[in-house]
Amino acid sequence: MLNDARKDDFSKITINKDAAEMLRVAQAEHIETVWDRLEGQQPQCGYCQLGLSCRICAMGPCRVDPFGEGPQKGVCGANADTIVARNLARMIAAGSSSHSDHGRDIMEVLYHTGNGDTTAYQITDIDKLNRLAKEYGIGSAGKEAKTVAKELALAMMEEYGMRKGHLTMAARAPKARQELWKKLGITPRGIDRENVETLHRTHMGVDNDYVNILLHSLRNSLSDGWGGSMIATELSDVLFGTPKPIKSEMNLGVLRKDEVNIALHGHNPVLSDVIVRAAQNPELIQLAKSRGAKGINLVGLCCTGNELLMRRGVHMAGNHLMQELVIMTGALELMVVDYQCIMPALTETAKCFHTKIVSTSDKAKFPGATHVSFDPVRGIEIGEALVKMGIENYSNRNQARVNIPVQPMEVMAGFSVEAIVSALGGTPKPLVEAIAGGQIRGAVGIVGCSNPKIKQDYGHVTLAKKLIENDILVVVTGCASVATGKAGLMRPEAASMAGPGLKPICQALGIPPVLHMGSCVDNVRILNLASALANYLGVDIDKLPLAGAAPEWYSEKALAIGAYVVASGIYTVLGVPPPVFGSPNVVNLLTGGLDGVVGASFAVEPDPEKAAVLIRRHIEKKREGLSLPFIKADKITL
Ligand code: BF8
Ligand code: SF4
Repeated sequence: MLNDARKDDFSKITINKDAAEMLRVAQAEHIETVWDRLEGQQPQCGYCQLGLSCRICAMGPCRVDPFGEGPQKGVCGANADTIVARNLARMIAAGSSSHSDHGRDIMEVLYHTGNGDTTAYQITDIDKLNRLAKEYGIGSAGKEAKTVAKELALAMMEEYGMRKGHLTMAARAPKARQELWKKLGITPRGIDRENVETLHRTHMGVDNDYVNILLHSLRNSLSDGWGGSMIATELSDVLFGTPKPIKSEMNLGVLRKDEVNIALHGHNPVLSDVIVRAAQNPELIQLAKSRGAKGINLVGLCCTGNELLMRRGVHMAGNHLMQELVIMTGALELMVVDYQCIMPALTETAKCFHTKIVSTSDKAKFPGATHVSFDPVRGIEIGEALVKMGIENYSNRNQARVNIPVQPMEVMAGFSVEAIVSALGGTPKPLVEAIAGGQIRGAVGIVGCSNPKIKQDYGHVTLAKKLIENDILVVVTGCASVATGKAGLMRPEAASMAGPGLKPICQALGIPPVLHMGSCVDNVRILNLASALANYLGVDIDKLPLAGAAPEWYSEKALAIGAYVVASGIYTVLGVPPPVFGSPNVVNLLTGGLDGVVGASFAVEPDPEKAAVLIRRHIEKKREGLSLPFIKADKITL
């Protein structure tokens, strides 16, 4: 349990009332949480924090002494630079693989839908399907949508393992960027190829040059950003619809005391989308009523939640660190999980309540959970069976233990690139003009996770507030979006918190100053928006007044995103230090050297107020480069 210093003062752990109240429950009932386990791990290994430990082969494990007194080389002779670069490259490959394998699953569902193997899914956005088909050189004239879908899925499958050429959608980047990638030899090729090549290069005795390893790592991340993740997002739009502005609610207040509550957690919308439809089945609603509930209430968690919120308006219970706490409301009948960011601890937490945990992906089993293997061909049948399981568990709820601690916060989400451009009247011109005129200084993507090492949501919310006050438009994805949504920054009324330039623009358009662009794979929407702006202006992305930030990241996926964002020309500030500080050479490359290579680099700044200053300075520098009116850095009011 939390130590005495933290006990009863949950404001040190979270900025949210719902989390604080659930932490109080955990404390009172001796239920372990992620924060307890973090405390139990202290002190964490200093070698690992610096990236200086290696367990790649059985001559090791090895470590390099950061103080220069102990060994400076592993048994094989690898030095700090090689070891740190290899470790980082493997993290980026794991993150890229996670997103891209998610993309593969969506692509296979598109194939099955096109092939007529399943009736659970339809082609919802036919225009997007046809646009994508054209991009891939597939004609759609006179063809049924299903035929086009099947041909497109097959062409995309080919790209995963392709041995020659480059990814089709990398051609969306500005010409200058594509030329730069070519010159550097990092144009992304097949997604599986780049990931496998990273594992090969980082085997003992292959690539020992830290610069060469990290250049390939950028290429690997680009295969995710302009490949696997982009396929995941685009095909999810084709199947489930391209998001449009939509109202919804966030925080634990979205649970209902008198309804069957089912949480959908993970990342892939394929199963959760059929569950949304199953929950609307009148027979199942009737069944819930016959069990004494008023209805069936679906809520989202993490990125599955973001997918459903963006397209269906499904209410969002919380981000990453809320997954255990939602169970402690005592009001959750069922948590259906797919994959990624699902804590193995959940099954233990659930034992303290009546909540059932159901795993659904054969790639992600959880000891202690019920496993229902999801097969998209039987999508509807499985979706209905799961909803029924939730309903049957309602009678096991102890209403006396139910504690739904807050009222929900309203949010407006659904800002795909298409929705943003449509809100602007069908062209990026008004946004470009507002940036050129200085009403909007620039735009920043705040992305990534929650990490128990950082006060929950403090980094995201503080940074977002500081940026909008400074007339910087904020776009968000993943857990950052849930943090800012819970804090009220996704209500159109939050425009009043923006600076004098951004505020009237948001008010005129009726949009919030923080725009929810989706789940973590949907960071590619930010790439597409940046490309659209750069192409409109006829410049490369690195010339634009843009930045990225991941103030509370924890996941390898966040590192992959950071790498492809930087490799695409966008400066990115990390709030949690990555394990690279054991090699000054690697640090110098990532935080400065890359500027001369890809026109952008990383910074590490745990304090979100200082991160805001770094970002504002960067944006003014880029404005100056484009000869846009600028305010000197010393006049910045933060
Ligand atoms: O993909 S932001 S904690 S939930 S990794 Fe995970 Fe991080 Fe949340 Fe979504 Ni993304
Ligand atoms: Fe040690 Fe080299 Fe093996 Fe790594 S690869 S564990 S540094 S011997």
